[in-house]
Amino acid sequence: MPGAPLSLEIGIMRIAIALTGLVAIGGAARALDVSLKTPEVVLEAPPLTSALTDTTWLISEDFDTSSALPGGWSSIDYTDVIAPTYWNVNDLNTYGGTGAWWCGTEGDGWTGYGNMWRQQLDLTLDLSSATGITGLTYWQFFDAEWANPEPPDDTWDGGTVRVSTDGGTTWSVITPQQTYLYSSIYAFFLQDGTHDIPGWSGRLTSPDWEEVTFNLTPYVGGEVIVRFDFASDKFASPEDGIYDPALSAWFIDDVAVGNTSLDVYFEDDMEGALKPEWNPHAGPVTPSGDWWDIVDDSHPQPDGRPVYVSAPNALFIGDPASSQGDGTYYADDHELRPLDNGVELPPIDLSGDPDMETASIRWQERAKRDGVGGYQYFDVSTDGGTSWQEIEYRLEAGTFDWGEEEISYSLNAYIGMSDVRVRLRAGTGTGPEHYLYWYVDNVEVFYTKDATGIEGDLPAIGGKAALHDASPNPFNPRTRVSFTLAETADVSLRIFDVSGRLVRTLLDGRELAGDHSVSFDGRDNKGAALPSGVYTARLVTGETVQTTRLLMLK
Ligand SMILES: [Ca+2]
Ligand SMILES: [Ca+2]
Ligand SMILES: [Ca+2]
Repeated sequence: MPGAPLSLEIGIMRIAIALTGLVAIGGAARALDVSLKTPEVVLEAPPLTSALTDTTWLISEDFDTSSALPGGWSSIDYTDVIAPTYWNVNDLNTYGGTGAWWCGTEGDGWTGYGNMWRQQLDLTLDLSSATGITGLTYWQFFDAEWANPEPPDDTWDGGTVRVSTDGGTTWSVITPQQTYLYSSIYAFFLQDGTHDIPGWSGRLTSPDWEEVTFNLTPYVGGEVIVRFDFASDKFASPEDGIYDPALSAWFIDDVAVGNTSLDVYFEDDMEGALKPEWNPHAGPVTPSGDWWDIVDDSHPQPDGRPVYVSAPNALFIGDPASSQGDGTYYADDHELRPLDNGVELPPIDLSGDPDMETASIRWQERAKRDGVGGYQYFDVSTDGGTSWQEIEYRLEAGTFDWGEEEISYSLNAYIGMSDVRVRLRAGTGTGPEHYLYWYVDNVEVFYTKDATGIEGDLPAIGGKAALHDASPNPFNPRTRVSFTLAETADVSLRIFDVSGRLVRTLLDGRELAGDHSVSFDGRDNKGAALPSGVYTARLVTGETVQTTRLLMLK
């Protein structure tokens, strides 16, 4: 979809140049953006158009035609929704004899529970033949992070007991005769969005084990499921070592159900085979949701800078409702879960052209990362999205404006494959205050055909532009490539190695009439130093192609 230059806005571009005094000199001044919000802001992103005659675009997306994700694009939540089950019968800590239910595990150097746990132990009780005043009694040991979060919550991690009389469809918290120690557990609010779930937290000390009794008389005559429901938040558990590394969560032993006439309906000390009435399982994990979105400049704008390269839209992931007010996604925001969310591009067919020489993806972005837990990933799948290879993740802290980072990746390894999937993925981990935001615009997937022998194949030098010899030449590792334009033109200036492979794009966009000089630092598009050897600088303006040889000697 290259073409359609945005000619209507060229006048604005010229105003920008006049106000800043910026002339297109050097690599930094390429491709002035035409979607300026204020004249003095000059962006450096190349437009979608290119004059490179042997380049074919497979995807060229500026997100500007709709406020929804384009067709074939999808925002997908990769949050691990199938969590392990940790409730288990263990001899680690029992009320008597051997065996007790334990909501915990022995991890790498720690024993207890982890962050963002939701562990549920269900006990199905058939009370259809029960009579009279009926109760559940058991012994428990409890040890979980407690402190004072913001009201109405009064502890962080903890456990509560619920019942269901409709087979598990709906649940109600029931209160023991001994009453709960806390009135609102933050972890349940974090996971379910519900305050005022009471329960146990902290550590029982005197004695370590306590007896708990629930009145089940209201459920006599039917079936009831009793659920021991444990939840932890994102932070401070034995898993991350910030809390007691032996914080052991919840132990349950010597469970009995009976009535005041000493009829017994259920009994288990967990010393024999597991009774079928028990059902330990992980609770449902609430997905973080599909966070990638299309935004325009009504979106909160970090630092007041434009939210797109091409107007009016760009792709974005972040939380505009963040308390920071800059659109940053804060993983520690009390209403939000750790983020693991990707946008997948439409499938890419790299098998359709036998002359395909190089294949690439590039995009423009504006991003902010905390350098600790806010990650940007670029992944590729060659099995239809079943498994993904992490090509790169970027972690270093900073705020990166449009054009500050060269975002392009070679897809050469996938040439010949008919279904190549790529995704941009954002993650924030489980610790506190991890954050990022990420704007993406002008995503292009393209390939070039055989570029060897280019000098003989393409039209002779035209009159509109002149490419000059590089200086110095030979060079180590930096040189300058100069050219003169007779009129404003769409220009690309690229470096190819001796085998004809594209190694570096120096310019790709609209340049003004006059003399231009572009620095080449001997590095490829990913910033890696190139080896000594012969390179070709290739200037394309309109339909003319000119080349000049470069020799790097180290
Ligand atoms: Ca026992
Ligand atoms: Ca915690
Ligand atoms: Ca756009």
